[in-house]
Amino acid sequence: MFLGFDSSTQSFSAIVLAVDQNKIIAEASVNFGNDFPHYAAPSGFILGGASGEVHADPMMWLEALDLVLGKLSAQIDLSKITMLAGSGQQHGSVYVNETFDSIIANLNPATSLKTQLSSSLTRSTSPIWMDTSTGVECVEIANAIGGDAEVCARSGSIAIERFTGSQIRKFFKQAPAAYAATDHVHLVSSFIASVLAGKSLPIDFGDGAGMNLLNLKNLTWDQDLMNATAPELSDKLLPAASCLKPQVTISSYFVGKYGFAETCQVCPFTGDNPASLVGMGATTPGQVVISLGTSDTFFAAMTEPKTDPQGFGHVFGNPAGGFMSLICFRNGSLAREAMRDELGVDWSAFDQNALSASKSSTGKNLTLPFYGAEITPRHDFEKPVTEFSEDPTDALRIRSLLEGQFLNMRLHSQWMGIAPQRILLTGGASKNNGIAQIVADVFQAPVERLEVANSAALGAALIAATAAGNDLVKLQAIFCQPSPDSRIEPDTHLAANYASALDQFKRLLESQI
Ligand code: XUL
Repeated sequence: MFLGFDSSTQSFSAIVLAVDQNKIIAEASVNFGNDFPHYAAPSGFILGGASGEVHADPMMWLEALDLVLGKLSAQIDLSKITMLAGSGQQHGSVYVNETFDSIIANLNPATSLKTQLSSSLTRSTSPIWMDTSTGVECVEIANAIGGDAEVCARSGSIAIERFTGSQIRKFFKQAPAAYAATDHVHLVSSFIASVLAGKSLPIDFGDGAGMNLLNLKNLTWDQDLMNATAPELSDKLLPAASCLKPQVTISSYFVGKYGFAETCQVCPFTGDNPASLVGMGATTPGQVVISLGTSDTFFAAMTEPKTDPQGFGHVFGNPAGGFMSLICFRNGSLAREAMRDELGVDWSAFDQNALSASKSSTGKNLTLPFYGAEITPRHDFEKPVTEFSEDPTDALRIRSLLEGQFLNMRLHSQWMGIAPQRILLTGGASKNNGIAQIVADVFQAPVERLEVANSAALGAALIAATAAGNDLVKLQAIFCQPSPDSRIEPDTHLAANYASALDQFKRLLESQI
């Protein structure tokens, strides 16, 4: 059996595959807002950060790891798991002191991870991908390297606020003593993997590419980028490695507490988007995935690291080899939830409304779908900007918000030069038919959804199974099938409407930024 974890923005989940039975035999998850009210982080992050700061408490992720394993061990015998892997929300960083390695090597199963590890941080909270507070540091890094084009040529992305490099630099500038006391800078992914392994594990190439520190030509940390970021950074980063290379057996804490076998191996964890590429069965070029999560992402496998001339898109590592392109939109579920709450409807009514609004005026009602700062395009919006040609009913407002989200995605993915023949849709909101229909209509391509909604945790479990010697392509043919009734065809009568809507959307956007 193979176990995959996903530590995402709003929840922590796990999937166990029984490969000999071709099925998922256990699943468990924790929703930070609902299950852990004591962190006062209803969406998984700390509210009220100044100047675009968005942080989360790493102890919350460890408490979730304990709780999810408690739930899984009540369902199945965890001693049957031979290999585990995982994924984490990308870019977020965890700063640990010199006690971390000895604490994780000697964890006591009689008490919790959180109790034992809370003293091992040099920075009590972790900046996460939603943070937009490091604009100054991005300029400093780019200037030191010779401009954004050079940063992008080396690392696959221009210097980006949410990427780990600028966050590390800001920490070094604001708290130099705490930075100096930092033994390792981990990503969310490598932090959790290390706790499971009882030893600090490397950062995976796929996730490491989201740091503005990994040189994509040789997949090692780039000395110039490290120098531009913070002093002695090379001492604080473990070497980058592939998530398919198991590192060590699981720590005795998990053997004693949850019944894992001592021989169970741990792979380096990757990022949620690379894991999702695996879980969607999209690791070979030719397919596009849209993931509707806290952030919405648009991604595809690619052979060569092609970069976005406008600087919004990124190149990450593909766990199966090669690369993936990715564009991230910050106003994903958070914007859909904000409108749902504003109108006082539930998800089912939201979806019905999206379907019922008249399509006849498509392109004449526009919404820039941003309830707060956006990263694609980069701008501090405060609320959606609308241009309605008729009375905006609730149904029309919902439809227009969703159209705005996918027009923005279509506009900013043009650089990839992909005309999708099929879109694979995943993430919490993907099961809603109204939303899926609008994706199909805006992109004029059929949409399919897989049986398993949590593609990142599934992808992680598939990575574990592959690392143990199974064939990924064969596994994907079994576990990554579209669910039979999930295909939604585009309404081809709307092709011209959406082509002109795209121009109108671009005009409205340019008038605002
Ligand atoms: C990708 C990104 C987000 C996070 C959280 O660049 O910032 O998708 O990985 O899901």
